[in-house]
Order: sequence, then structure tokens, then C-alpha cells
Amino acid sequence: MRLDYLTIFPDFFAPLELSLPGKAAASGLLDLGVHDLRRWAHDRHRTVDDTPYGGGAGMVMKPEPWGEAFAEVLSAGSDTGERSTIVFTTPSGERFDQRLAEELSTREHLVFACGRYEGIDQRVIDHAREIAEVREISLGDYVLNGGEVAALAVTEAVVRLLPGFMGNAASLVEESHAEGGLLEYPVYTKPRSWEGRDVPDVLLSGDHGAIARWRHAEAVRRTAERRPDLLTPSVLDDGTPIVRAV
Ligand code: 6GU
Repeated sequence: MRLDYLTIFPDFFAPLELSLPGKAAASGLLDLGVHDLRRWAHDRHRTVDDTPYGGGAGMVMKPEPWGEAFAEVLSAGSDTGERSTIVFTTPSGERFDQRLAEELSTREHLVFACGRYEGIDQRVIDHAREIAEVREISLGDYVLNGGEVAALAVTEAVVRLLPGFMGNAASLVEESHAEGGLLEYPVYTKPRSWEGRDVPDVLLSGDHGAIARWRHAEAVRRTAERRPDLLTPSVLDDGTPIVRAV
């Protein structure tokens, strides 16, 4: 997989060298490119923004540098953009989740377009749709100053799904949001007793059936408490009788 980042803050992407993507790049599984958008701004001040038509607060990112940047990174990645997906990170995008991470992990080439200021001229997104697949993605219902941190989060969620990436494939399957649609059950390790707090007896029992039932019950309890929106009937339809307090 090839990953390109278009940003006016390339320094934000230094952590790519340290974390999962850095290791994947070292192993040859990933090809990473971080590009300063100002490289495609040709005036003396390397201007990438301007005032909004129609008035209003803040600045809007100008279209021309984006157009040139796409032309260059799409041809450097695959051939023309037919095998590329341009990801705009924006608070007005579709909500990012594990399903979307899985979908993006099947792509050959992702180009992250990180907006700043009040957004990018709409014609850039319209143009991008004509030269590649486009996804507009939001991390959630809160506002960041720019799309860089979101692009890093999306990258880490996607890269760890690549075949031959994580050492232990089974640990991927068991995690929250991966299967079953429940949050993860609590986990414990040694020592058995710490600061007057003991590991639950069932985990020391050696009874694998009892452990599995306890973990499932804890996952359901946690999910009901923290994320009741995830508790759809299909998630609970595992043969567990639903008992309601009356
Ligand atoms: Cl993807 N970008 C920005 N600027 N803010 C966000 C976001 C993205 N997701 C949540 N808030």
C-alpha cells in the first residue's frame, strides 16, 4: 500500500516514523510520502488560502495548489488515480469506524488531503471525485484545528489491518469493534493482588467455559453502560437470554 499526505504542516507526520506505519515502511509493506502543499503554491508568499466568497469568518484553502498536488501524487502512486482513494479529513465527513478502516485497508493507494482554516474550496473535492475515488471522513463530533491528527488516526487504524502486518492475527479479531460488536472485557495480569485489589477468581479457575461466559457478560455490561447505541438485537443474539429487571 502507498500512503501520501498533503498538508501545510508536514512536521505533524514525524510520528509515522516511530509507530506501526514506520515499522511497516521499514519492512517494505508501506510506501509513505509526506508533502508540503506549499510546494504547489507559486507566489512569493506561497499562499494556500484566501477570503471566502460570500463573506464570513476565517480563510478558505485555494483550489490551485490542491489541483497540482493531486496531479503529481496520483501519477507517482499508481497510474492515473484509477487505483487511488483521496481521503479528505473534515469534521463534515462521514464518521470513521472499524468498518471504514477495513474498507480502506483494501485500497492500493490512499492520498490524505488535510485541510486547515475553515475548509477547502468545494471545487477541489468535486474535481477529486473525477480523478479518483473520494472519501470525506470525520473522526467524530468535535472540532480539531486541522485534518492532520485525524489522518494519523485513520492511518494507524488502516495499517494494522494489512495482511502480514501485526504479528498475531488472532489478537486483531478479539478486539473491540472487530467482532461481536461489543466493547472489550476488562483484562488482568500479575500480580494476583495489588493495592488490596484482587484479580476476579473466575480468571484463576482454569474453567475455560466459565471464563468465556464471564468475559462475554462483562463485555455486554460495559457496552450497555458506556455505548448502549452498540447494543443492537443482532449483537446480543448469541443465545444469551435477555433478562430485564421489572
Ligand atoms: Cl477529520 N478534521 C477536523 N478538522 N476536525 C475533526 C475531524 C477531522 N474529525 C473530528 N473533528
